[in-house]
Amino acid sequence: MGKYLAITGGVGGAKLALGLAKILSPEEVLFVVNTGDDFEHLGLTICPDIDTLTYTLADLNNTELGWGRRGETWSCLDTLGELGGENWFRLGDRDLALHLHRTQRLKQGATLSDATREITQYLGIQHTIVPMCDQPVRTIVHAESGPLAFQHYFVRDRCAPRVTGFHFEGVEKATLPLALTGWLKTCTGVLICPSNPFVSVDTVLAVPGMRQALDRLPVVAVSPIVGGIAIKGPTAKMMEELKVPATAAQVAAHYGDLLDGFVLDNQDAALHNTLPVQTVVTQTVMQSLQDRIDLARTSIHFLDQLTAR
Ligand code: FO1
Repeated sequence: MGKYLAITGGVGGAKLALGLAKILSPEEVLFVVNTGDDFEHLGLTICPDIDTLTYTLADLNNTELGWGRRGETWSCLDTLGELGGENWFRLGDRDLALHLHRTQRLKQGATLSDATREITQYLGIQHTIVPMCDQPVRTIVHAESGPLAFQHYFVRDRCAPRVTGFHFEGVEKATLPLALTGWLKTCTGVLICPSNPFVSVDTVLAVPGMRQALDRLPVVAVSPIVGGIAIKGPTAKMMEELKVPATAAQVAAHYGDLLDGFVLDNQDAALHNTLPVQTVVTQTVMQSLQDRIDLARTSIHFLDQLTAR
């Protein structure tokens, strides 16, 4: 039996994570999630990527918005707006309950790993979701107009500012959670989900000890860029602003030595056998549940082949 680590960020990553959870047992896959998008808002600790994955695996996710809960109501946010409060970050009534509960558990001394484990178990999720660390790490987006906290860049300013770079505030003091270091001891392969390389995956890789742990394991990444377009979010726009080509090949180059294999979409089939790592070509655009399962199967099969080498 293989034992895999899946590295994931928000919406795009959670789609593949769902496919992985459908074909692998909780003993076979562990999900480590970016927490650089987390922030303190209205006195609450918000962890968007952990919550996107949690709602997805619990089958509670809002597929129209891509984030938050299905069947959401917005009474609290609307009332907040009427009072002149901050309502640019849309927190639904049901979602708010999760943030209230997590914030209280953190104030009581629980770690983010503890709070995540408790919440996922209450929601009936069998698989383990681990934050990349228990210490606060906050992604700062450097824009031509100046530095911006990640959610200010992403949600408030709708990714409009032109980016020049990124900084993960607090990451030097972060440590890998025990559940993750324990898993890494017997892990046989790593899958990087099709998340943003700069602000979802690099954040996880920046936690001290992570890169070294991955260096001795086969690592496969699924391209988040298909035919020069980001399937979800601002990845392609960021690449253009950083003055690198918005191509799948450039994403593979960005991960560099870390990668042993790269999963390309059919639309990028021309890149097959042109990259410095082994590639497999398949459909990576996930619309249906079956698409998620098929991509999970192909990626894990590819990883197993590399492991056997
Ligand atoms: N994304 C938005 O574009 N607008 C929102 O108002 C918004 C609210 C929100 C609330 C809770 C949550 O868990 C996620 C939320 N997101 C929202 C998504 C999130 O900010 C981003 O998708 C991720 O940070 C990027 O991975």
